[in-house]
Amino acid sequence: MADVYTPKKEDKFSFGLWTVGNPGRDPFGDPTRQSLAPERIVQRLSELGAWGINLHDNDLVPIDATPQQRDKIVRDFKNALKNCGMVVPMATTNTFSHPVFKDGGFTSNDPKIRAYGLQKIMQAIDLGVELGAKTYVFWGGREGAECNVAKDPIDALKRYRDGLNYLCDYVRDQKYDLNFALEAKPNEPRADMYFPTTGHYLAFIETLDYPEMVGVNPEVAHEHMAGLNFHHGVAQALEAGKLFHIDLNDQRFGRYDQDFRFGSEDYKSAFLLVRLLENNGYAGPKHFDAHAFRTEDEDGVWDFAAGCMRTYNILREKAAQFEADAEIQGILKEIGNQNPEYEQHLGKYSPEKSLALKQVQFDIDAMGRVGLGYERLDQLLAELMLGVR
Ligand code: DIG
Ligand code: MN
Ligand code: MN
Repeated sequence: MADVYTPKKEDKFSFGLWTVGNPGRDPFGDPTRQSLAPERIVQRLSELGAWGINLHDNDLVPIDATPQQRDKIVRDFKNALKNCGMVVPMATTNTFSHPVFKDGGFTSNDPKIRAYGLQKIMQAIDLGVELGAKTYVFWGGREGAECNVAKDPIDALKRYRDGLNYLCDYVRDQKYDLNFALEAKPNEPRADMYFPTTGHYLAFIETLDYPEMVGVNPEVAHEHMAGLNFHHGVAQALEAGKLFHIDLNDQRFGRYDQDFRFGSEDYKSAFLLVRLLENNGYAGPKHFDAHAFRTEDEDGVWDFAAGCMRTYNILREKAAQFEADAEIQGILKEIGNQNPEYEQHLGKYSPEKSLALKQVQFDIDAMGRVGLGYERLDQLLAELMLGVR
């Protein structure tokens, strides 16, 4: 039954083929579900209100497909997309499943493997562009270490930079309309992964040949695995103009990568993220890089997908309610209007300002005694989230 939370194409919700196609395998158990054909995934997600489908190259085209097989698979997939009104906003490469990448692609000690990795990524970029992707994600699933003396971390990041610079030049040479989004994760499957957080990537991007082509794809679960406040990291990426894509899901702190349904674990963090994205006009894809519990059958998979989108839309309405709540906004106005006469001492430095500021007398004990009223504000947020405001 449709209501105000029912997802629409203009919400720009997307899923990877590998998310709703996850067969329920885990390190300790076999698949609990049949594999789903890409065409079925496209059709069911479209029926649920999703807008886009993302993919790794081998989610669609088997790594050993012949060129003829590849072309037929792509042709059939394009027809399904067209018939269901779905787009491919993002593509990426699987450089983590095949054993050849067991010690990484970009950062492998073996130049032969690094060369194969570049070849595979160029072919996958060609596929993504052919399907209409505008963003290309790099998740370095195997770029890390267990034996930390086997690879110099400085060599590793230089190889990563060389690989990205090479591929930026490839995209420019091909005149593709494509940008890159780097996705961080602190560990798993490697004991430690290079570039463990979004912050590491934001610093790294500035060292590339074409930093303007490269942004980040933060994932909730991955920053939570690192014990970080996700919406703070997203805020820094937004402020830097580098939030090119986002992977939405949920995750308990201090756990393996759970990739739970969006908003299923930590409503408050999910609310803070949705409020940040909506208040800052984020217009990119909202990608759910998550999967259903292993306990689920195919019906449960579609419950999972519908839940991701519905929860986002419910939280978007909660955020609008927060902005419209007179008591809450009154408190925020007071917080933002403290001692306005001191603003003159802040902002851009000048010799005159510094001389004047050095003369100001501060009663820091009186200043330290001021109560800030955040308990009341946080309780109002809790009551709004709990549905009693
Ligand atoms: C896992 O979080 C990673 C891979 O699934 C993929 O490369 C990327 C795309 O969102 N997320
Ligand atoms: Mn994940
Ligand atoms: Mn992801």
